[in-house]
Amino acid sequence: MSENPASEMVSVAVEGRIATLALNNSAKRNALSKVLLDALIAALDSLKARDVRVVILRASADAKVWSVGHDIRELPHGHEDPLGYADPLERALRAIRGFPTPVIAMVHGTVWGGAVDLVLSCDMIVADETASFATTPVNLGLPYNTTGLLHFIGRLPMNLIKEMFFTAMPLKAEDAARWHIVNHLVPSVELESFTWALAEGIATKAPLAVTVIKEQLRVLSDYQPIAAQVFERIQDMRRKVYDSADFQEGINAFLEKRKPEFRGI
Ligand code: LCV
Repeated sequence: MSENPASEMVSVAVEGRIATLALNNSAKRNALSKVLLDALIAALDSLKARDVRVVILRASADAKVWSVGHDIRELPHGHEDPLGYADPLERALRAIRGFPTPVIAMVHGTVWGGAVDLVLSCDMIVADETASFATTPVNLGLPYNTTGLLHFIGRLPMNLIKEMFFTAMPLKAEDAARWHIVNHLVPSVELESFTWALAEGIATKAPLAVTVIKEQLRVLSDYQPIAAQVFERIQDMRRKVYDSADFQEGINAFLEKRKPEFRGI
């Protein structure tokens, strides 16, 4: 199965005041490449000019994997922050978090790495029993970014965040529901109808009030003050990690389809 052209990477459908964006590159398991993410951001931008009250973000119906996360082939091979402010994934996260209407992630299939951040950046998550969520930077030796970690803090218990990041083990759907990571866990046969009904309910509400409440909640949760010197110390620690031989090994092991041997250097 060959990769889809850029124009087909993200499909857009608008029905009434509800838009559905579908990640549409199953051949590459919806790897969050620059091309796919630019298409996602462009799709969101195009919706701003329309009377859309809710967006549903999904993978195409045939996808067993919702998304494998960041396209590892596009990660910088050291000497550059792999999750810098201008990184396509970071731009897409900001586009969703700053989008004027609620974005509901509808999850059928497994979610990996930065795609977990993408799903968590949506305003609500409806998943079915096939869903799982794996945060994977330690599989690559990648120093996750501070903004990204903030998306988990205040949302999940710290001990769960640590277990997810330190083990990289997929969190099963029922555990994601137990920890309230997902708003609703429904049988896969009901996933579309349930998500659609949730969206329809929101679409009847006052859009100006919904938009301002979403933006207030974003700024209250995203803008946590941090001392400049502390931030610089963390950035210096992260630089040592993304400049490390281990990070290189993590990427090479993935590309060579073998297990990595991390030596702590
Ligand atoms: C590019 C891929 C990928 C991929 N990139 O199918 O959060 S962080 O910090 O870690 C951040 C940096 C991040 O998000 O990193 C990515 C983390 N993602 C993962 O670790 C998931 C890696 N993928 C897998 O474990 C498997 O692909 C799963 C189990 C998800 C699905 O397995 P399945 O057997 O269904 P394949 O592995 O055969 O993958 C199908 C094609 O997609 C590519 C993979 O290289 C293969 O391409 P080729 O047919 O050209 O070999 N692919 C998979 N993941 N993250 N490309």
